Formats: sequence, C-alpha cells, structure tokens
Amino acid sequence: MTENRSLKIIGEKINGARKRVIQAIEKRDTVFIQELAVKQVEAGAAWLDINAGTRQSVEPDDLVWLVETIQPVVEIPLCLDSANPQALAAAIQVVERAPMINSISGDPHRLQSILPLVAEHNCQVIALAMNGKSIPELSEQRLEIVHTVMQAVRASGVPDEDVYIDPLAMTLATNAKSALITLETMRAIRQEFPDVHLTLGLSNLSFGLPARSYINRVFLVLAFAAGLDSVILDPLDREVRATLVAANLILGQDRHCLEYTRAFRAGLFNTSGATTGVS
Ligand code: THG
Repeated sequence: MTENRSLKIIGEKINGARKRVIQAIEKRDTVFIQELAVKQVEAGAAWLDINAGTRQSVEPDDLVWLVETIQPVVEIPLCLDSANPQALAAAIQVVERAPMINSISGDPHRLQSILPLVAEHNCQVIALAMNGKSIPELSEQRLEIVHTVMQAVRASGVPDEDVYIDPLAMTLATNAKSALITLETMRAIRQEFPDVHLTLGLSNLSFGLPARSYINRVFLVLAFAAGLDSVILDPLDREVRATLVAANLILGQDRHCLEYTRAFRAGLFNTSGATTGVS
C-alpha cells in the first residue's frame, strides 16, 4: 500500500439506538450530549456520527437539536446518520460545516431524495452496498449495487472523492465468511473506483459474539490493509485506538513515528497487563 491514506475515525457514540443517548435526547440533556461529543473529539475523531434514533415523527426536531447542541463545542464536521430525507434536510439547514451524510444506498427512493441535498450542499456521503432492506450475501452482488450508486452519484455532479462506500460487514455469528466477503468487496471497489473512500461500522462483524474487541481489532487491521480509510467506531475504546495508531505506523501513514510516540507518551498503550516499554 503506497497511497497516502491514514485511517480516520467517525465517532459512533451519539446514537439514539443507545439507551443513555435516547434518554438524553428526550430530556434535552445538553450537558450529557456535549460531553460525549467533546470526549470523542479529544480521543481523535475526525467526524462525529449523529443519529437521533428511529422515532420517525420527531426525528427532524431531534436531529436539529443534536446538531445545535454539539456544534458549538466541537470544531470537526458532523456525520448525519439518518435514512429520513426530511430529518437530513432540516439538519443541513443548521449545520455550519458541510457534513457527511450517512447514508444513501442502491434504493432509488433514497438516491432521489438524498443525492440532491448532497450535491447542493457539497456534502460528503456514505453509500451502503445494499438495496432496500437486505444486505446481499455475495461480493459480486454488492459490487453491482455500488455500480448503480456511482452512476447516480456521478449523474448528480457529486465528485467520487466525496463518496465513502460502506461494503457492509455482517456478524460472523451467522456467516463464517462475512469478513472475507467484506474484504473482497473492498478490494474490488478500490480497483474499480480508485478515488472513492471506504468506510464501515466496525462492530457489526462481532455482533452477538463474546470478547468483541479482539475480533474488531484484527478486522480493523485487515480492512485497513484492504484500503479502508475511515471507520465508524467507539473512539473511547483505548485498545481499538492503540491498534489503530500501530496500524497507521505499520502501513506507512505515520512519518517519523510521530503519532505513535505521541500516543505512547500520552499513555495510550498502558492498558491493564500490557507491557509499556523495554522489559
Ligand atoms: N454503517 C454505517 N453507519 C452506521 C453503521 C454501519 N451507523 C450505525 C452503526 N452502524 C454504527 N454505530 C454504532 C453506534 C453505537 C454502537 C454500535 C454501532 C454501540 N453498540 C453497543 C454494542 O453493540 O454493544 C450497544 C449499544 C449501547 O452501548 O447501548 O454502542 O455499519 N454507514
């Protein structure tokens, strides 16, 4: 891997699927949400994923509240995580920095309703390699969807560099080949669309399994080597972050080992039981 692509973090913690977060949204708990935002930025997030949950009728209001609550305390762009065009359109009106939109897919309705927003506001956009609700089993089928999506993206005037394709990782608990399929899809996308970015939700792969952190960390490195250049994860997970810093170093993304040594000095590698220096 010779390209200059370090792995950027999309912080996942502000998500209405999490009990504590949906409670905070319902109560309009500004302090809780702002702290969760700042902590993720301090841990190195390049974007914050913002998901207001699935309460359809109130999602636009909730998403707008989240944006207005988070924006004053962070300097990084947001990643608006919603399938609801009304919620996205409302949130885009109040964002200060062009956000990433999470997400479009091969679903024609989603393409038609969301792509014009992306084009008009110069957003970046995550495109899922799926149609409708089900995720295709095979890499070839996912790639076919990516072709459809990229055709629509290019027709709408959005440049390839603004697209982040999510090849999707299903849990290994139900498909032993799940990670291999995802990696194969990523390599194929890299070949055919050299200017697009790749992203994925890291923890999907280990859903339902014990000791998830090991699975997540090994997969993170394999996916990085296959061309992943951003990843949706919990930046407060120190072990994942330590792995990421080491992977950046190994894959030629850390000139003079600066990031690595800085992380060492900051104590990132002082996880319980781990050796910290020369023994
Ligand atoms: N691709 C794209 N977007 C995504 C996903 C993806 N957005 C949502 C999700 N997947 C990634 N975000 C999260 C956010 C929170 C958690 C997991 C993924 C999370 N999960 C805890 C767990 O799994 O143990 C449980 C929830 C909790 O803490 O209460 O926190 O794949 N494009």
